[in-house]
Amino acid sequence: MSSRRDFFKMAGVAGGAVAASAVSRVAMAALPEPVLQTSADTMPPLFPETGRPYNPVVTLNGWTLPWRMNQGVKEFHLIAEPVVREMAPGFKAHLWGYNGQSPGPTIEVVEGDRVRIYVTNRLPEHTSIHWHGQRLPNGMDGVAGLNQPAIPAGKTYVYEFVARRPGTFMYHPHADEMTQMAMGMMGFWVTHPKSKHPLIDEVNRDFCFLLNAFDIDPGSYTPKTMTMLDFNLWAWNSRIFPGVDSLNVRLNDKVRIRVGNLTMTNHPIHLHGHEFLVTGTDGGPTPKSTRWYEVTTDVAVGQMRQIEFLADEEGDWAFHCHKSHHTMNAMGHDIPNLIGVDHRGVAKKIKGLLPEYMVMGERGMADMTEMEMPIPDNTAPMMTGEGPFGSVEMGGMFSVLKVRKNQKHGDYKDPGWFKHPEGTVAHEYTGPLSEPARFKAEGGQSMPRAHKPDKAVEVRARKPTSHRDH
Ligand SMILES: [Cu+2]
Repeated sequence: MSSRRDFFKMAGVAGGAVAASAVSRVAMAALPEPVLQTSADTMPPLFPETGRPYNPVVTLNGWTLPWRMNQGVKEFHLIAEPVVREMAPGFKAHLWGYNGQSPGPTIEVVEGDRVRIYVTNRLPEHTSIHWHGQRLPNGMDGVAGLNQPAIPAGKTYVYEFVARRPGTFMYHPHADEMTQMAMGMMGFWVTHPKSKHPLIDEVNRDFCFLLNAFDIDPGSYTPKTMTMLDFNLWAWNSRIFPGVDSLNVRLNDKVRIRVGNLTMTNHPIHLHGHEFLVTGTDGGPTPKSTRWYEVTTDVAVGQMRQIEFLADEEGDWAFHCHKSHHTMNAMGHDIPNLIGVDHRGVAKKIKGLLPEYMVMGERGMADMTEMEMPIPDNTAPMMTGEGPFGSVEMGGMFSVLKVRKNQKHGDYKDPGWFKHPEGTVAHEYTGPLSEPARFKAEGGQSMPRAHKPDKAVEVRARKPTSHRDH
């Protein structure tokens, strides 16, 4: 749909940013001009103008790296560098990435392509790139110290190999890996099949994104890189909800979504309203006999999964990681559970001393989205996202699949909220209510307790009344 020139215009791409102090201009002229991205928006697909044709992917809050054909070789130029990534509106992080963003640009090639990738290191320390999942000569595999010397700060290295098998891949450093991945260095790679493939269906929309995680204290900008498990920002392509763009498709589109996991835990990725097949893994397309319909697929650490489905239900469908902590933004984990605790008396006393004091969590955590709590600058709210019916109360790894009858072919723009047909939205019941009949027995009697407690345990729960008591 859009020409390459349109792409550059829409992408806000600052072309020709060749300003390496350590790399001379003359030397750089022999390299493909590095293309930098200044926006965190989802860019339209980059249709190939040179090389073999293919149906491009759309990277969620990302973009595809343009290339240059040089005597039959597809040449790319990656710049490893510090970047400022807007992770959500109002929240920017100081990360490391490639070509202006974290994650780096998606690289798209075709099975059988000869690929040459220049990697210029503008980080303060050495790096390397491992082409996760690829068949390639051992010396191109990118493990610093094992397959190659690390790329020193200020130097440019060249990788060259043939994209031998079609599928879904990733790239990331294999030098000071813990630090560099915790800082956001990673990217997606798609190798398209060169011709009709018996196990790779043609689809109308093909999305991809990486799962990544950061530990950034509220009010600060730079991730803590030593964290192993207790990350506080669970991201899709270094974006957290409500910063994650929606996936906008036309009714009855065949949709493929490719996901790669470069966090340190697994993520059960769950789609509402549709059933999907897992059509590909790290090893390539799955045999048809191994595919079954499901609505959640677990993506383990270091794995890739591609799911496919027919988008045949109109509406705004939630699409998220099913670990509920992963759909929250930065919060303290040491908050006690106060659900049902009556602390009105205490609160009143404290309010006398601190007029702005609010009790958190007495009725669940939902109040916390409504409270106008002061939060530090440069901090995303813990759970938020204004939907058509109020707060979605989500953060982190959450997005929306928008299926629309009138979404045009090739149009990825957000169509706005779904207009539900009359009478199809859950609504309040206002008729008479009868008291619930409760089961009278005292629990299982097949094995009576030997010693009964002297006093029956009393549980008092505060239940909501028709009026909110604040
Ligand atoms: Cu998760």
